[in-house]
Amino acid sequence: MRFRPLLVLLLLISVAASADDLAGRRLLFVSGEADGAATLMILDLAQPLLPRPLASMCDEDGAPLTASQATLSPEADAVAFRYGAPGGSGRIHLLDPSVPGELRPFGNHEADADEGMPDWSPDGSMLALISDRGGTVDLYVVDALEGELSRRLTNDDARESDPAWHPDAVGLAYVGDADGDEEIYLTDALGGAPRQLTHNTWADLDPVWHPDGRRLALVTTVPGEKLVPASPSAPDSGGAKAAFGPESPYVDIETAPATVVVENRDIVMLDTVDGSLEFVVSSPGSDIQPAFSADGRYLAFASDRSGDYELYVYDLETGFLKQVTFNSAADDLNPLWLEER
Ligand SMILES: [Ca+2]
Ligand SMILES: [Ca+2]
Ligand SMILES: [Ca+2]
Ligand SMILES: [Ca+2]
Repeated sequence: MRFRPLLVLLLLISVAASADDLAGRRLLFVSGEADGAATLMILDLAQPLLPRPLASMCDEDGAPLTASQATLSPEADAVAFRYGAPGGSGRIHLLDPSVPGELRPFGNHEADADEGMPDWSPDGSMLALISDRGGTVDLYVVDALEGELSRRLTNDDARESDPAWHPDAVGLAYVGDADGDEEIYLTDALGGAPRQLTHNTWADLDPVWHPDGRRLALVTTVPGEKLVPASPSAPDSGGAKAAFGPESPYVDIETAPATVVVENRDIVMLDTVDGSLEFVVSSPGSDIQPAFSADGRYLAFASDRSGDYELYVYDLETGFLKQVTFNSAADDLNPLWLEER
C-alpha cells in the first residue's frame, strides 16, 4: 500500500515524458463557425482545450471575418491568408502572430481579382499565390514585401491551386486540373514546362513538402480501388528537369472506376525520387490539409472523422495519433506549425 502513490507518480512522470515532445509546440489554425465566420487561432499543444484567437471574429466593419488558406513565413513572424467569403472575391492579408489584432492587406490588389493560397518561399523573400488577375486562374510569384509581380508561372484555362515551395526553393508543387481533374504538378521556380506527378481521375490536392525535400504529402480522393504507382519506366510529361534531376519524380496511377460513390480523402506520401506512394493518414472521413513540423517528425492535419473537422497530430516516428482540438461547434482546419523553418 505504501508504494502505491509512488507508482502513480512514476506513471504520471512517464506519461508526461512521452508528451514532452509536443509540449512547447504550437499550432496556428483556422476555426470556422456555422455562420460563416472563420478566424485564426493559436493552440498550445500542452493545453489543447484552450486555443486562443489571433484575430477578432469580426473585421473593422463588424462583418464576420472569413479567413482561410493560411500560411506562415519561414521566420514564423507573419501569417498570410485569404480574406474573403467563399465564392466571392478574396484578398491576401497579413497578420503578425505575436501581435494579435490588426490585419494588413497585402500587395497591389486589383479590386475585382480573386487571390489566395499564399505560400512563402524558403528565404521569405517571395510569396507564391493563386490569382485570376490575368483573366484566368494562374500561379504567380510576387515580392513578399511589396507584392510586386515577380513571375507568372502559368497562363492557361486550367485552374491552379495550393502552391508549395520546395524547401530548397528550386521549384514549386501545385495542383492543376488541365487533364480534367486535380493533379499534382511541379514547376521550376524560374518557369518552364511543368512536370505532372499524378495521373488519375480523382482529385489530388494540398501538396506539402517534407523538410527532406524528397517526399511530398498530398491529399488524394480514395475511389475504392487501390492506388498503383507506375513503374519507373513510365513516360513523363517532360519539363522542370533542371530542378528535380534526371530521376524525375512522377507517379502513374491506374484509371479509377467511372463512379466514385463516397468522397473519402486520405493523406499519402509520395517519394518524388522513386515514385513510391504510401498511405500515411487513412480513415473513412475526409483527411485533409497536411502540415509537417519543421523537424519533419509530426504531421498535423484536419479530419471530419468525428463528425465535424478537428485537428490531429500524427507522430511519424512512433505512429502515435493524437486529436488536438475538441470543438464540435466549429470546423477546425488548416493547421500550421507555429515555429521557424
Ligand atoms: Ca491557369
Ligand atoms: Ca487526379
Ligand atoms: Ca479518409
Ligand atoms: Ca471542430
